[in-house]
Amino acid sequence: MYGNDFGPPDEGVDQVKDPDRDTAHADAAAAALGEGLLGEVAAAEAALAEAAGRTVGRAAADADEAALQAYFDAVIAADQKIEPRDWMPEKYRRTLIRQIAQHAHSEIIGMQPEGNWISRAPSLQRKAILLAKVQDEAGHGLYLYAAAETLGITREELVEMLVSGRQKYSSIFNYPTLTWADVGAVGWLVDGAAIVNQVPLCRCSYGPYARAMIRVCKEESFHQRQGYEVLHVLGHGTPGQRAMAQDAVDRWWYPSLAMFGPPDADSTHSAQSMAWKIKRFSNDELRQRFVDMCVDQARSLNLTLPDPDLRWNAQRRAYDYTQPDYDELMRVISGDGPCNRQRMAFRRQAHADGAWVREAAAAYAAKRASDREAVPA
Ligand code: FAQ
Repeated sequence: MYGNDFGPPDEGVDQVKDPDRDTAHADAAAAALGEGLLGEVAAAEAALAEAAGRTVGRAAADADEAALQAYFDAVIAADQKIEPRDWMPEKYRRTLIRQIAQHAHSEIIGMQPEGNWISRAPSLQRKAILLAKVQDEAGHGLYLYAAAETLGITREELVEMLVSGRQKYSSIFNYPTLTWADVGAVGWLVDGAAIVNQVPLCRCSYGPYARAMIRVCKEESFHQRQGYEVLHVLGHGTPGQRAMAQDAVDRWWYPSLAMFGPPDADSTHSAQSMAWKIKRFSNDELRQRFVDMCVDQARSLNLTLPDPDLRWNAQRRAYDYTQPDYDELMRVISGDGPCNRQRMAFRRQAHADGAWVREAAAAYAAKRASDREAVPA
């Protein structure tokens, strides 16, 4: 049984009133893996391949802006993909750069909280798994920077916007990882929230972002499972281990809920991003989906979610839950979280320390190019 194998909860289930739901439900849900989040990624991948074989015609090379806009609108309406060569409204391009860059920066800064535990993992096997996971995050950053570059911005500009503080990264990475159990909580909750947010992005209207997301989600699913497994061992371990796991979940639950962004009423970009099919669901819809997914999983982990008001709402067929502190989210986003300064200082230092590697790589690439030119035809 794995961390993201659960279907929607049964009606009438209540975290507080029905703590003894047996594991049969979880096992049955595990069998339905293909219909879960990974199933959605596979379906999005198939839809991408299928969409590549269809076209809605092409705008003439000398088309005026109105005709280009009409073509763009038709591509979006037909669920086709906008590709880098296509005309696109400037605001669409800028919105994508903002979101993809913020996402890429999050993957890179997101290496720090868990990287902190690589040297202190409790066994060689745990160390190897965590190392691979943190390396994957670097890879995700690279896919995403490459996707952003297709929009006409350079990697250097993107990195400069991160280190100068002009672009954001996810609020969640400004919280500290205090114990080994935090590695489990980050994997289960942070990667879990990331997948719930990113699976719909596999159907984003911009082709390079959608394709990057398919690969990222498959890997993110492994990340969530490793976190779930770390917590499962601790949650069923000694009383001290269980307490450590519970403490980690208590600290990471609300910041994970805040990852989905401000409530819909305060979300500045959602309406336009959904009209452009960049976002497919609102912040609150995805947050709800995440809560519903976690309740059963917490029970299987032998842990509780730190929300006394978590209740199954039979009418809505979803859990009622306590919202995260959005004032805290805004404070963290604006630079005043527990670790913002430390994360940025570390990234700037790593960037400065890596200058010689970038120079050497550029010199090597230039030499290879001039060697190729020197070869007689
Ligand atoms: N943190 O109008 P909205 C990961 C900003 S990857 C910081 O609702 P939007 C993998 C937002 O930018 C995690 N800022 O914005 C991993 C906007 O500011 P602006 C990252 C936030 O874009 C795991 C303003 O608030 N994932 O975890 C946050 O429509 C473990 C108004 O908000 C992505 O980036 C926040 N939480 O919706 C790695 C996914 N929320 O630019 C390592 C892609 C909002 O106007 C270890 N991004 N803001 O100044 C998205 O899906 C969207 O951008 C949202 C925000 C949903 C995050």
